[in-house]
Amino acid sequence: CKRFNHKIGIVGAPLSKGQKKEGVRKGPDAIRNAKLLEKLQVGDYSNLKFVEVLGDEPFKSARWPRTVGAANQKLSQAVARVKRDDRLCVTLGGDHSLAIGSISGHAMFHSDLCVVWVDAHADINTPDTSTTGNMHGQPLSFLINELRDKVENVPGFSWLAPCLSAKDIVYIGLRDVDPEEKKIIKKLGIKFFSMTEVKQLGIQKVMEMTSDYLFSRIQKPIHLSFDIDAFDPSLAPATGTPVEGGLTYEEGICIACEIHKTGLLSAMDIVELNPELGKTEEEVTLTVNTGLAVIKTSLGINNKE
Ligand code: B3U
Ligand code: MN
Ligand code: MN
Repeated sequence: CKRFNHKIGIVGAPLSKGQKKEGVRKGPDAIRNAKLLEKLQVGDYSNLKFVEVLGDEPFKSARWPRTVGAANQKLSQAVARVKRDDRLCVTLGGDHSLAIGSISGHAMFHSDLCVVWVDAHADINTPDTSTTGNMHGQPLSFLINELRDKVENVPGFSWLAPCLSAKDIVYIGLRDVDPEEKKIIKKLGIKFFSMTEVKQLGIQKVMEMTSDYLFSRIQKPIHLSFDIDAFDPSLAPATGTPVEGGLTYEEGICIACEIHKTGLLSAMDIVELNPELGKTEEEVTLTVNTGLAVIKTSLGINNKE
């Protein structure tokens, strides 16, 4: 077994200021309450406490930059600690801006990591290109070396240095990408499998091509950043920006399973679960169970256990 880690560490990151819907901060506890920790050999690093910075004026379009920056600095230290303890790190979100802290913290330990970004959205806007001002639509631009000069002097982020090269990223599940984001992806040549490709090629082939692409020269530790809105809204309705035409349950689980089988998973995020946005209790439970199934499968734990 070429498993990277045997032990697991869980960090709750109740970050919500990367967008405008408060309830996403309750995501970590919703997953915890579904007994994620039972039967698992996990170290619980608890939920981080994030503070709102007062007078946090926007930087260009980016809203709450100091609040989001300080939270991510804390998260990056927590993730680095979990990796130092030789554990596979599972970060429970929270909105997707937390990937800035989670991936940068992971990169402190594994500077050669690669990223599989599963999402309906590309989350690669810069503070200049974003039309919403939501920082959960921008995390990759803060992390990618090639975009360094596009994301300069953002208040709250002086601690951060880009740590990811564009060639070490694969997107899966895209179906709502802004025109400016498309330009960035094209210019940097970032590998992607949108929903169109998933349907055309089949998810098994997509996963084969993903690992051929990422590991063509050398095997690297994987950071799986899984946005629950990659799933079809029929499977994950309790999320802030659902988009029709997403992954089926089997496709999402196949991604997690193939990632597990590489033996290279080193850290993962599960983000954008917002228990306040379910129209009924059933919708919330359904979304939690979908997220839980992704986590368990990625870790190689039988979903029926
Ligand atoms: N691209 C848009 C929409 C969006 C991104 N991520 C989510 N929504 N969840 C933006 O806000 O940058
Ligand atoms: Mn996202
Ligand atoms: Mn998304």
